[in-house]
Amino acid sequence: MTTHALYSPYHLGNLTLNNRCVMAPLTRNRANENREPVSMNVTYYEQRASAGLIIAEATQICPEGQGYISTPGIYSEGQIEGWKKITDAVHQKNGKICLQLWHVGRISHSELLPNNMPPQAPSAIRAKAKTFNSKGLVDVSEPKALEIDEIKSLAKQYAQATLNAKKAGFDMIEVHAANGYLIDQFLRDKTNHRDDQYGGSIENRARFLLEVVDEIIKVYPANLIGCRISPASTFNDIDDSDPQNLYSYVVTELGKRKLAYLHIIEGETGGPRDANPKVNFIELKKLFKMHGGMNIMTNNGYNKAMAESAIENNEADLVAFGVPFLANPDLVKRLENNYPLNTPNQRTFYGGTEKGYIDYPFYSA
Ligand code: 8OZ
Repeated sequence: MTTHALYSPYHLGNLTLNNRCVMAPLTRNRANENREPVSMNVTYYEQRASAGLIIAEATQICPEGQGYISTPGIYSEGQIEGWKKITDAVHQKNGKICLQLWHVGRISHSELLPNNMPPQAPSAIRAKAKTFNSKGLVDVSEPKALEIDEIKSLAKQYAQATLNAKKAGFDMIEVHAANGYLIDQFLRDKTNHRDDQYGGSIENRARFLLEVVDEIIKVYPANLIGCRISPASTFNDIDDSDPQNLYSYVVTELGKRKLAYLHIIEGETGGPRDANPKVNFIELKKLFKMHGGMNIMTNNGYNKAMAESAIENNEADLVAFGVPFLANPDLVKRLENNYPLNTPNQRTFYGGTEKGYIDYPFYSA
């Protein structure tokens, strides 16, 4: 029997992945009080090194970009050192690992931010959304609209975070432009009410994302950069009146920059795949590649049959699995061999101890 392409090596940029099963970025809230990775984080990622590519959890590019308790950063020396232990452990196991660069924008609480500042956003519109801080689940704070010089400075901070990620030993970086966080808040017209060059038209709303990518490309190869979008998702109180046209422009421009991959969440993040019939994902994927983009990574509720079929039918080059990887460190082997999967425990997803984090068993007959 020949091995299915999903479980066979694949060239992504100038990297060779052991297979096309990607571990999706998963927020787990287990960094220390300095927002540095700790030893249980090393074990967690090392256990999952048989993924073709691990995309490590969303990681703040700066203190102002934090939105939840105990999420890691990539702006201090201690954080870089903490991440280095993780990338070393994954490489030791012959795996590859990418860092997802994150700024939450308005999805934050002042308690989590420097000097209790208000969260940063394109416009001063408070999200009907929750976050978790030291008091548990709380409403997010009222944000303050960013000034133009602050926006320019943030784009440069993404480039600095990329250099930090490189120093920490990551193989690639992914720009988080999904799920209602800062970049997504600029993209969509429900959250972006600006009347300057960063708001109004689709070109203006996409300007921040493209400036971020262009700043990164100045210091890092495009074929090691991915970008994650969620065109149909309303997670974190986000929406757009014309998503197909907005994202057609976005993926065309990302394609022109010859990025390594476009990572698309199909449907509602962690929810129904057919959430918004106004979005045609096949069309968006085609546009990205037609303009020079290299690979399509697909995500949201994929099982073995769906993933194999997506590869066979050329609907994707790579498939990202979230919750299945959380609960199954050896997911690739289990999928390939039809072994049963462990059951994920929702209660230990966000925060806590080693329980429900590094104690999911490997398969044994
Ligand atoms: C769940 C809880 C907190 C953050 C995302 C980074 O949706 C997240 C996230 C998910 O991209």
